[in-house]
Amino acid sequence: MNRLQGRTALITGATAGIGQACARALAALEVHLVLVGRRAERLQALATELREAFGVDIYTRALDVRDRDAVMALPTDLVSEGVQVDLLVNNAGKALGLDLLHEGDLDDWDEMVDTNVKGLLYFSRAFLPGMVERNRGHVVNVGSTAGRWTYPRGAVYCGTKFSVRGISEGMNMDLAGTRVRVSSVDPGLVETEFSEVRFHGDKERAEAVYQGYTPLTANDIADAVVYVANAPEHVDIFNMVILPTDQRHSMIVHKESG
Ligand code: NDP
Ligand code: 8X3
Repeated sequence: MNRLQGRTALITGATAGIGQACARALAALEVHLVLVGRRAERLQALATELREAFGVDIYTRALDVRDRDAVMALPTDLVSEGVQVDLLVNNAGKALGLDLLHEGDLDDWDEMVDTNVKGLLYFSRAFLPGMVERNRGHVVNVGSTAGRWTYPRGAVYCGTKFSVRGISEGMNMDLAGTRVRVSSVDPGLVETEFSEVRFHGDKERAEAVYQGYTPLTANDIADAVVYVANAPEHVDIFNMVILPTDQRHSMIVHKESG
């Protein structure tokens, strides 16, 4: 049953990977979309594709989730176009580097914390008041198994995802008594542009992350986001952890080569 038809979803990080797959999956259910990311051309191309394929309304906003003023201005900007957001998918995020903590790059740290934690907070602060006022809405935060298990050289990225986990929990508690739901979808290894970003454009090193086993795809995670968002209104799937069958822990991945 499609309970999402005609609703409006805002997806951060819609220019690639999981966010892009969520956009395609939701548009296929006739959900209108607000697509957010920094790469304007990709947003435009996706908007054209989805309008033509599914006839849904698509709004694009090329912005950086770290830009607090731009994020906070977004609800009013969208309302002026007659758009109210029913579903917020806080997906934009990244890992940068795979370093020992005492050798970490401070710029990488700032960007991870500002994007993964503060960006998610800004969007939540911007769009939750409208949801609370309407007593309807859903926030889906894309966390990670990195928010459950830290791994060596990943302390800062994992720390941001532990934060997302804590924020999801607190957000859910603070919305008690409203009909606004909060869910977090926490994937393990998903083959996207994630590792290429992590390794600052080193494609060979990025590809190696996904070799020797079958990683998740962005579509697998989009399916989970749709499942969570499409649950009946009295059902809140608070947390969904999804791993490749070949992965049983951040550090336990069964690879053909051993
Ligand atoms: P991708 O690199 O493929 O996509 C990341 C998206 O985030 C892009 O659309 C990018 O758009 C956007 N983004 C990054 N920085 C910003 C910014 N400052 N402002 C706006 N948008 C931004 O990675 P994934 O799809 O894999 O990652 C999506 C989420 O899933 C992240 O939160 C990640 O931590 C999480 N995750 C990923 C896993 C994986 O193994 N791939 C596993 C578990 C969780 P643009 O560059 O155009 O701004
Ligand atoms: C992404 C999964 O294990 O590469 O969050 O950190 S992992």
